[in-house]
Amino acid sequence: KILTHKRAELSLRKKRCPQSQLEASLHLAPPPRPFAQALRFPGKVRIIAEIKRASPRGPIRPDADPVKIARLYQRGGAAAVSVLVDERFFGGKPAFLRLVRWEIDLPLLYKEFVLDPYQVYEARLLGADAVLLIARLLRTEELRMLKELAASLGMDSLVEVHSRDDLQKALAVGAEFIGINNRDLATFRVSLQTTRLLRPLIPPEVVVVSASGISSPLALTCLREWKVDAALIGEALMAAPDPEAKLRELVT
Ligand code: IGP
Repeated sequence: KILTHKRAELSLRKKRCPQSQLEASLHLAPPPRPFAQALRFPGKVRIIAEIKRASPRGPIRPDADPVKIARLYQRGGAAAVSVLVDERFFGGKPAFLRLVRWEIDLPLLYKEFVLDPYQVYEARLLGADAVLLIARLLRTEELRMLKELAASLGMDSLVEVHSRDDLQKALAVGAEFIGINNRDLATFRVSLQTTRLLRPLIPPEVVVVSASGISSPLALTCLREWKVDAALIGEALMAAPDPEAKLRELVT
């Protein structure tokens, strides 16, 4: 369902602003900065804080000002920020990323269902330092092509996996930055066990992120034991009355 919608949305947006125009404007984008390497800190689990106003299950903090949230995240000790740009299911907007890029210094992840080179160019133009590529949604060759395009623009690709099959794809394209999604995109169920099971199958030189359903210091203690470099946290921060205070509870 998300894919059908995303393809339709993309073809509309390409008509309004052709890819050639995006490519021609790339020199105006703020320079890309290292993302994955900013998360490497042996013995610590760094936090990628996500700006997420809603999820497919409903609103979380629908009126949140992305710029204000970004400031709270930076003050609270986040190592990087993930900005949801999907509007239909996550209440985001591409413009949020550009606004946040002006406001804070942390590296930024373009969080979107990336299916097409168009979105990779857009991410860079908005000022993203990394893009999300979801292994399940892409064929191996598409994954490789999008990852290479992102790299050619100076961005890291966070390749998201939820199963052994996904992981095989990620490793086949030489992913050096992998996100284990604890949430099953088909059922929305979350379990940290996904990270526990997949982490040992990833080579040590890869920067590893655990994503979804992380909300307690105890969860972060597990992730540290499992040698995960970073935790990507959205809802637990956005739903907290004071996102900065919640983040401080989790930052190590
Ligand atoms: C954040 P949570 O449970 O902390 O809000 O999860 C993040 O992992 C989640 O937003 C996410 C996501 C995605 C969103 C993971 N993969 C792909 C959109 C698309």
